[in-house]
Amino acid sequence: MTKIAFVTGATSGIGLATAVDLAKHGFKIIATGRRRERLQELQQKLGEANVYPLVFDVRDNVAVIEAVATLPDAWRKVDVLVNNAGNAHGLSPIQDGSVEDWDAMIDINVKGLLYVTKAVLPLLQKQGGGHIVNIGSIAGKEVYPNGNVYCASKHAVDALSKAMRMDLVQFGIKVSEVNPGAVETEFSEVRFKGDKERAASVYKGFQPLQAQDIAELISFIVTRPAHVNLAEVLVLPTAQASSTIIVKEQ
Ligand code: NDP
Ligand code: 8X3
Repeated sequence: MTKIAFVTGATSGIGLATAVDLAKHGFKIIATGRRRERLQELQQKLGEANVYPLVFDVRDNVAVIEAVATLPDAWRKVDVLVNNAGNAHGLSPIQDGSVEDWDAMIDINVKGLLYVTKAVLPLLQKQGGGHIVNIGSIAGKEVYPNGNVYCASKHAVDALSKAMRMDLVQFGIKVSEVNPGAVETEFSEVRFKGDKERAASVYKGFQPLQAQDIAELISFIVTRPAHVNLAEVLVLPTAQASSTIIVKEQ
């Protein structure tokens, strides 16, 4: 039977590539994000019958609950939840940090992930199993200068992934965490508030990961046999050894 994957942040980067790659593996996709046009483009690309677009902001718990409640019966048998929506806002030392940026990162990366999980979990439980894949980060494993609140939000994702695995094992629900290093997406453009030049400089002088690299990993994780849970993966560009050590050509 066709499986259904609920992918947050499917309008760009890792989430978009994951939606496309999972569709290649035969999944139908509930694709979510705030940018409706991009979800519609994805639906056109993969076929109307294969994509169900859901537009909501993960920061708004009521909107999350209402969006999930609108899913028609045929789309309620969710097998996989990819908690991918997230971003960084700013890169400043703690003394200069903006409270708005801190709120955004905590509200999106931590509370948003919790809201979506709480709304979708009953659908997985009804199926008698399922798989949650949380997108953490190398920033959830170590901190780096000026990364403060983004790193804290991803450390929270790391803690929540471990905690969810413990709480949900009794329901036969797998919980996996994928922790990428530098991936070339819209991530840095968002972090630097639309400064494309500064964003591009993050990925200059080495070969960063591409969204497709992470998408293929997620597809691999969710297509393992029922008794196998690939619980945690740290995936880095070859040129990267840690958050602060990236070998770049001059
Ligand atoms: P992108 O900026 O390309 O994608 C972010 C996605 O998240 C978009 O689809 C965006 O959709 C969605 N999103 C952001 N805010 C909200 C919101 N408030 N409500 C709903 N959806 C939202 O970045 P990436 O693909 O790189 O990021 C995906 C995940 O990967 C994030 O969790 C990020 O922290 C993580 N990550 C990224 C790394 C990298 O180097 N790029 C490395 C490690 C982890 P929309 O704007 O349409 O709402
Ligand atoms: C994104 C990777 O190193 O910019 O999570 O924090 S990093």
